[in-house]
Amino acid sequence: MEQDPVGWVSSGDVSLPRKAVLKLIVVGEGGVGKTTLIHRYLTGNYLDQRMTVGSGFATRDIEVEGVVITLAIWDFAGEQRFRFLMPHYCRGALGCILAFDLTRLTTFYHLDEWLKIVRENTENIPIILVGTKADVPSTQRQDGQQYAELNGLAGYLETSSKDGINVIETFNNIANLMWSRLTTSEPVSIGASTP
Ligand SMILES: Nc1nc2c(ncn2[C@@H]2O[C@H](COP(=O)(O)OP(=O)(O)O)[C@@H](O)[C@H]2O)c(=O)[nH]1
Ligand SMILES: [Mg+2]
Repeated sequence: MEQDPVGWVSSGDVSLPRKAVLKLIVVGEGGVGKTTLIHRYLTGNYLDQRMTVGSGFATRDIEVEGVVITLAIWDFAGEQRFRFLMPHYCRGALGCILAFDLTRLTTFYHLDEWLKIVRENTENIPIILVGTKADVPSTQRQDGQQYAELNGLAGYLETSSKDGINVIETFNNIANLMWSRLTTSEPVSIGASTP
């Protein structure tokens, strides 16, 4: 399997390992920092460049409850013109990171649209909300926690790919939720009673 140092593989030549491969999708408006977040998680480095174009996916092995699973992380290009690809993109996803930009209100207002698309094309998968670019001082912070609770999401974290805040936590959390969903088939959301 051809793989660059970041771990990107093209969809044409993927040979799936025997380990469980769990598909994770990352969605949200263009420019919120999806690619940068994934890159930070995979490499530990901050990717300081212009908005990225196109979509791809990368894999990373992660240990969940003593079991090593492979996270297949799909990075969607948030541009409006590619939205018709969302059903295809969502197919088989077991978890979702829904991202908005803490510094751009419009990205928060568009969360409903992304959530609708994800829910229409997946089967009650755990979704974690992230408010990105927490390193940027901002006066008008949106209440992601409240949005997550009102919409039955599995959690909310404010992240910074620049400072590395809550990046690993985001992926660990969603991987754990995906795994427990897969092994117990219980719905997961904030406030859901857990034994
Ligand atoms: N200050 C700051 N800028 C960020 C952060 N994450 C991403 N960016 C910047 O936001 C822009 C868009 O990021 P990108 O990952 O391409 O967004 P995407 O379209 O959602 O994939 C880029 O210029 C990034 O450098 C962050 O945590 N802090
Ligand atoms: Mg991108």
